[in-house]
This record gives sequence, C-alpha cells and structure tokens, in this order.
Amino acid sequence: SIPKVQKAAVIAKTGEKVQIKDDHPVKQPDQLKPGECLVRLHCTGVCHTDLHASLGDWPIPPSVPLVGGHEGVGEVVAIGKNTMGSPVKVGDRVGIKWVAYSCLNCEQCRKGLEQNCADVKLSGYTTDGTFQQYVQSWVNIVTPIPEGISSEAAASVLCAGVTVYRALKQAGTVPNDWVALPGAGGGLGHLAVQYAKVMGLRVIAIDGGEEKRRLCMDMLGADAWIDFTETKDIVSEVKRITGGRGANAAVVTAASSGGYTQAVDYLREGGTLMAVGLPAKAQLNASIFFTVFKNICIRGSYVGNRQDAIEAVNIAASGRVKVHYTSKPLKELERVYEDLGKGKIAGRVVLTM
Ligand code: 8ID
Ligand code: ZN
Repeated sequence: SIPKVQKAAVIAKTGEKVQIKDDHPVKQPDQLKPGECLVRLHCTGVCHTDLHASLGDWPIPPSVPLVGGHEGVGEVVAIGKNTMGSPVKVGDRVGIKWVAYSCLNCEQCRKGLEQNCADVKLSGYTTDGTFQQYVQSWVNIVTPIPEGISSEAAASVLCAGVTVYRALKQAGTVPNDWVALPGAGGGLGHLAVQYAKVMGLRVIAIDGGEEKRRLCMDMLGADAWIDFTETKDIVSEVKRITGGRGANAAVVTAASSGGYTQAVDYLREGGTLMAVGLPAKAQLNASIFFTVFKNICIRGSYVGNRQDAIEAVNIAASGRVKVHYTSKPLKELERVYEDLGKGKIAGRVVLTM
C-alpha cells in the first residue's frame, strides 16, 4: 500500500520559490537496491541550511531539481530485496539526518568522519530529503529513534541537536567552564544552550530580541544573556560576566559572520572557538597575534556521525534536552524560509506531512 505519488516541496532551480506538488513520484519497494530502505515520514524540521540550499548561496551548489530537508522522523515501510544484516526492520521508527549515505569503508569513514566520506550523499542537498511524505534512505545510516520521545520532538535533534552536541564535545571544556553561544535563540543555538547545561557548563546566550531572550533565560536556563542588536561592546560584556577572564569556549551557530567577529577577543587564554554557523561567503577574521599569544584553538565542526546522532537523540529522549518548536504544514515552507532569513524564528519550525 505504498502510493505511486505524494506531496513534496520541490526546488526546480536555486533562487526560485519552492513548489508544493501533490504528484511527486514515490520510489517503489521493488526499485530499492540492497541496503536501501523507504521511510514514510511523520514530520521534518526546517534548518537554516535548507534556506542556504534553496538560495544556492554556498560555495558548493546543491543538485537540482531538489527536495530539501534533513531533519526527518518516520517509519521504515520497505527494505530493498537482498539486503544483508540490516540493523532496522520494517515498522521501526528512524531519523533521517544530513548525512544520508556514507560508504563506511573509506579512510574518513573509518576515522568516524562519515560526513567527509568521499562518496557522501547529503539529504536535501545532493539527494532528495525530507520535505516529502516518503524518502528513500539507507538501512545502515538511518538513526534509530527510541521510545519516550515524539517524532516531532525528535526531528530537529537529527541536525541541529547532533551538530551542536558534537561541537560542544570538541570544545575542550570541563564542567563549570563558560561557553559563549552566538546564535543561542535559533534552531541550533537553543539546543546548544541545553546540551551545554547537560555537560555542566555555564552559558552566555548571545542573540537578539525579547522572544529569544525569554527562550534562552527563562525556558532553557542560560546563565547570562547578551543582545547583539543592542550591546555595543560584546567583548567587554562577556569579560564582565566571566569575572574579567573571558569565556573558555565559543560555539558560533549564528548564520551571519557577525557572530564570529569578537570571539577570539572574548575567549580567555587556552580557549576554543568552534565554527558551526555557515554564513554564505564570509571569511573568518581573527587576530593572528592574539590567536597565538592566547593559545586559541579555532576549529570547524560539521554535523556528526552515526554515534553522535545516537548520543544526541538519547539525551533528548531522556528529557534533558527539549526542542522548542512550532508545528506547521509542509505547504508553509516558503514562509518559514522568509522568517528564517529575517532571524524571526525562536527555536525551530517542524513541518507535518
Ligand atoms: O554542521 C554544521 N556546522 C551545521 C549544521 C546545521 C546548520 C551548520 N548549520 C548552519 C546553518 O546553515 C546556518 O548557517 O548553522 C547556521 C545556523 O542554523 P540554524 O540554527 O538553523 O539557523 P537559525 O535558526 O536562523 O539561527 C541562527 C541564529 O543566529 C542569530 C539569529 O538571530 C538566529 O537566532 N544571529 C545572527 I543571523 N547574527 C548573530 C550575531 N551577530 C546572531 N546571534 C548573535 N550574534
Ligand atoms: Zn541542518
């Protein structure tokens, strides 16, 4: 009972509006190759990356025509014939993340850098993603979703959660350290606030506007707030909050280069700048002198591997990290992009199918 056609949000060419179709083909079970599966989606988060894909504003262009989306949760409805040793079976609930496929056998995969696999396929970028009712995926790559968390609550953990969880793991902090989070009120950032608290860190949330302040301070338990739209000197504000010493780490999830600008200056000696946000054509501007003199580590962090996904999802399922989301129907996608572009979304939007 797999339908032949489905609802899908399709970008014909980058820079064009998404078209909502109701006659988009569904890959049929007998078309699945060994190792492939078909997932009927319950819902999908909308990441700022999907907006970058639709605009085509990154140095590496997406494949078009494209169905975007990479924060999906649904259930396996078919597995390709002759699939050996599948870790999932029909009926299992699974998540679709940014890394749709990696070979698991190349040097980078063996090192755990599945996102840098030479044959990687990216959901909603180089292969069709989750802005549709049925998505084709791979049994070894989907993320099992435990009980105790709804599909809508789990969806944005698959990209936003995994990404900030891994970046925080790599930030070289110890409990009670201060972490600054530019972008704290957005999709990635609001989960970073919570994973940072789970790791025992003290959080300086940096973002703009009253709604995001309330989210970070009253609902997520950040320790301090800086409004980047009002504060003239963010560096001295971070120093004041940290008793003059500066933050031990910064995890930048801002989708603009502005969020990066002062980080090297407000980090204390030995501090780490984790680059996560991906403003389209920006350069990282940092003082070489102070990067050296203060022993600053600048490090990029790009989504996460299967293990990062399982860890991030399990923490969310334990109830210690909650996605703050608004549900909308798939047909609202274009309007969600407009709001994301204007920085108007606190937390996440999750689309229902
Ligand atoms: O693997 C990765 N590294 C990865 C994974 C997923 C997403 C990277 N990303 C990238 C996205 O492509 C995007 O560029 O991270 C960025 C943030 O994604 P998002 O969290 O989905 O976007 P959002 O919900 O729009 O949140 C961004 C927040 O940044 C704030 C905005 O107000 C918004 O709340 N912000 C901006 I724009 N400029 C700021 C500044 N100068 C700022 N906050 C503080 N200071
Ligand atoms: Zn994403």
